[in-house]
Amino acid sequence: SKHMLQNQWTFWYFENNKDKSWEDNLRIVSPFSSVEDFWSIFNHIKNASELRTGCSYFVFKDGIKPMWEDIGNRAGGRWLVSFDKRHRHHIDNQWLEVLLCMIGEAFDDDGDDICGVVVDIRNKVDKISIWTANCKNEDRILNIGRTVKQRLNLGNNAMVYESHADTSSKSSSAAKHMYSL
Ligand code: M7G
Repeated sequence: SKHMLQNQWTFWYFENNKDKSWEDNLRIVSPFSSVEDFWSIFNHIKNASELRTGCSYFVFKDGIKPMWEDIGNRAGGRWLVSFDKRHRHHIDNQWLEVLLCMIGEAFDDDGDDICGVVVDIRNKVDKISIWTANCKNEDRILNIGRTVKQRLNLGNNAMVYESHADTSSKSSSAAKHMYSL
């Protein structure tokens, strides 16, 4: 029998096709709810570092669409970890570590606020982010951030938290950092 995860998740893929709207570029790879199904998806698809520039993977809790507008994300925000292109070779390990943290429920009760995780392959700076449900839940956000920081073995000032309201209304570099670790 399979080893069931505590939550059910969906793996999504985003391909940057300029002829389509952002939302239409978002596609479901597969839902999963067991350890075995997670590995069969993960081992079947390309590593994040092999994706073309502009592509992303999203893994979100069942019922939450990986976009700011979803009711589950609207009041929330993200922990953002940036990787300079020179460090692209780190991103596959770090992405897997974040995924295992999340589906393995490393955040305990604070995990109730977890919406999903994202990896973005971009021109200069790749990004891993952890989306949480409510940008005002400071204690939960900080606990989640500390766990991620420790599991990814990040140095000081490595992570910033910004609300989706802010990210979506400003150019990314101008978003206000509500918290940092
Ligand atoms: P990005 O891919 O998150 O980061 O956002 P990047 O700037 O490093 O590429 C790029 C653009 O995609 C945004 O400016 C939006 O136009 C669009 N976009 C990204 N997200 C996460 C959303 C979303 O959740 N909803 C909508 N409507 N557009 C989004």
